[in-house]
Amino acid sequence: MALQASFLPSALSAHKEGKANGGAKDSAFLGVSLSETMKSDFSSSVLRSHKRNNLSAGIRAQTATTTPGVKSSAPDGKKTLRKGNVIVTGASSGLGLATAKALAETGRWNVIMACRDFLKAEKAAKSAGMAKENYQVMHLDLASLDSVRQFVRNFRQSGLPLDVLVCNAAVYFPTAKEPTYTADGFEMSVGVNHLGHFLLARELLEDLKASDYPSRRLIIVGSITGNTNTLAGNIPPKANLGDLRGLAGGLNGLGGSTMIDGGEFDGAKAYKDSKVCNMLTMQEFHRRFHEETGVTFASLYPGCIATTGLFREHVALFRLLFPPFQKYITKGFVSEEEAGKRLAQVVIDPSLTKSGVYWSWNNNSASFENQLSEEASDPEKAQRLWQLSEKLVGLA
Ligand code: NDP
Ligand code: PMR
Repeated sequence: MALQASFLPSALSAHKEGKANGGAKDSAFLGVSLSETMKSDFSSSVLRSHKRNNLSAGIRAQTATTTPGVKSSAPDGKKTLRKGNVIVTGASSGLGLATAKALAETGRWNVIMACRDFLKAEKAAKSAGMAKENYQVMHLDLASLDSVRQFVRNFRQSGLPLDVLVCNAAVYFPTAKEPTYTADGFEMSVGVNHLGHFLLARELLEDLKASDYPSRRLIIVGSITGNTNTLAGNIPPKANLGDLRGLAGGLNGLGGSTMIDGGEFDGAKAYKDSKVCNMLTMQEFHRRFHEETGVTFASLYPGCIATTGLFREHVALFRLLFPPFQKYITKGFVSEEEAGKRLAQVVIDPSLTKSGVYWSWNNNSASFENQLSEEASDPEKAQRLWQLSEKLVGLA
């Protein structure tokens, strides 16, 4: 196993800012030295404005080279790209909120914040300073397949085209002794993080296909901790879907297991397994639909956003120590704001249109195509996962 092969300079391919990894001597998983980290913190405001310019340059480039999605309503007859419509699930906090904010701030995107708690999302958008004309909140509870179907109907009733879908929401129950269940009786972590999103993405693919926007994208947030080719992915309990026997049994604990691999319930493992499902699903979408539809399918690891609500169920000591541990020891820490900009890049950057890619960023915040673990890139597993998931969500 190559420990954190993903962070080795040799595994990098530069997409921005010339050389993807300025520090050729970066250790395999610790990234950069403390001084480099401080330098990159110091220069982050410069990077930010640089990236903003990139984003608008991207939009200009799209306008100049494509005809679909453009309107010629300007008085001088010049064609302009219409505002894009992007659905972000779980946009009421953490990465989802930061992404929604970054997209709204471009003034070129209408963000549909798909959230389980309507009021929380409205308040979050307001306190993030998002302008009313750049977002709307729509109710979506991924822990209920009925809610997913209702969300799709509501969205269609809005009459908006769909240009990008971001499957971001997630739950994590590291200390749970017993499983909890979705409305349909699936273990909660896989039910919300994978199955709810699987149904949502399958349904909304039709809408993405119908969009006339130049670059249509379906993004599913993955994670390093689901990838066992990394140090982080080797912290027990490790992700492992096994032969998917638990999933085949419905994950409901009635006569079968609540874990995908058929084992005993383990909340931390269930989360990591769900992230493997997310990354496999993105690749299966790519294999099945990219050529036919032209939609870009992508996943990503935005960095360790150690301050988000994801860790709300963890013990207090973990919540206290995890951010400094990631900041000063692993150097994997990234702020919510920076992570939001990274995900926003995957939504709009014209240099990130390649389909089937799992994106990551080095310590200079340059994106690169990362390598998935053997399991998270296994095409046979992806196909079996697809078929079983279809059955569980009522698509087959
Ligand atoms: P947060 O807990 O801050 O955000 C999760 C979001 O998902 C919240 O908005 C939450 O809503 C929402 N959500 C939870 N359950 C449901 C549901 N049933 N229906 C609809 N929405 C729901 O965590 P993060 O921002 O950290 O996580 C966002 C993504 O980033 C996840 O996919 C996670 O796996 C991924 N990620 C996070 C990393 C990190 O270090 N934090 C690292 C790598 C990946 P509510 O506000 O109502 O609770
Ligand atoms: Mg991990 C390069 C080293 C690295 C990185 C990038 C992460 C990311 N972690 C690393 C290393 C370690 N972690 C080490 C050496 C340890 C043992 C002390 C460690 C422990 C640890 C715990 C207990 N880490 C964790 C936990 C969690 O509960 C988090 C988790 O697994 O959530 C599923 C977590 C994480 N470490 C990360 C990231 C990104 C997470 C959380 C979120 C996620 O994957 O979505």
